[in-house]
Amino acid sequence: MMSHNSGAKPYGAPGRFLATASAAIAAWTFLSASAMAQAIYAPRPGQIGLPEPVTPIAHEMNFFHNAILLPIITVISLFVLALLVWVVAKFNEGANPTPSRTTHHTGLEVAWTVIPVVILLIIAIPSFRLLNHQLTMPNADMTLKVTGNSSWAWTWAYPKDEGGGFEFQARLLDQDKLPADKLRLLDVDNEAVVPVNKTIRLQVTADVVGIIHSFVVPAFGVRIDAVPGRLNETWFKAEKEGVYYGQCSKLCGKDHAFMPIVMRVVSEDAYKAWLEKAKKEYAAIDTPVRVADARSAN
Ligand SMILES: [Cu+2]
Repeated sequence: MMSHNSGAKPYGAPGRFLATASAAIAAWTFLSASAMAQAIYAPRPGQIGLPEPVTPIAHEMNFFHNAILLPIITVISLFVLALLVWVVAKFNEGANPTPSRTTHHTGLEVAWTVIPVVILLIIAIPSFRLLNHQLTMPNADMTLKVTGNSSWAWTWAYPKDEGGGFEFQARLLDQDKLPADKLRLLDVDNEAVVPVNKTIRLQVTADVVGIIHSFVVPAFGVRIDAVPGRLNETWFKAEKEGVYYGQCSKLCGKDHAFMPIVMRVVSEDAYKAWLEKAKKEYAAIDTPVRVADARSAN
């Protein structure tokens, strides 16, 4: 996976600490150590391909990419390469001193029009099916609202009628005082917690100041814009417990690179316990939000 020590850099201090070991072992050791509580599904140095999928949509995306797009593009690339090699070898000035003056070949022209169309059709069918699955809301077990805000943080809101009734901001940790078990530029102060194997309706928007963000969690196959004044909706159903990372993927301003997304998927019991704790913890934050809402309604 990795063959150089700089590969461990994104993990900060632990990477430096283990610099004498091979970087692959260093990163693995670190990931395992921090995974004692729960598995960490973060980008890794030297990673190739899509992240491990953990939702039905992400599975479908991986299938579409790995089983359809990748073979097609590989065959096309090899075919074009073979044509180029053939042309260079067979039709150079030395090998072919008197070139043919043929300018049309009906059969060939029909073929190079029809074959690409057929290839596009083969791609279009699973592509539209995937898009349809992404945008068709199943019956959700719970709703989560996330707002990309103009101070380059995400605000998570848990609806009251589903046991929540609070909201909180998730901010990037202070990178100068980053704890050893935290990921550089990825870990936040307040993680969003969701239950495993539950269909979650995700409503995404941005605050009224007017900055467009994009909410992306690759392992969930979730990518949706956060637009002021518009409530976008998508869904996910995480099949595996763990901590999943994403980032804002719209060039939104000066701190675009510093507004990661962290979602912790836990068992239903652990989620209920967290909900009780969070209700008390974020109550203080909840109150001024209500006051602000009431004032803006006047
Ligand atoms: Cu952003």
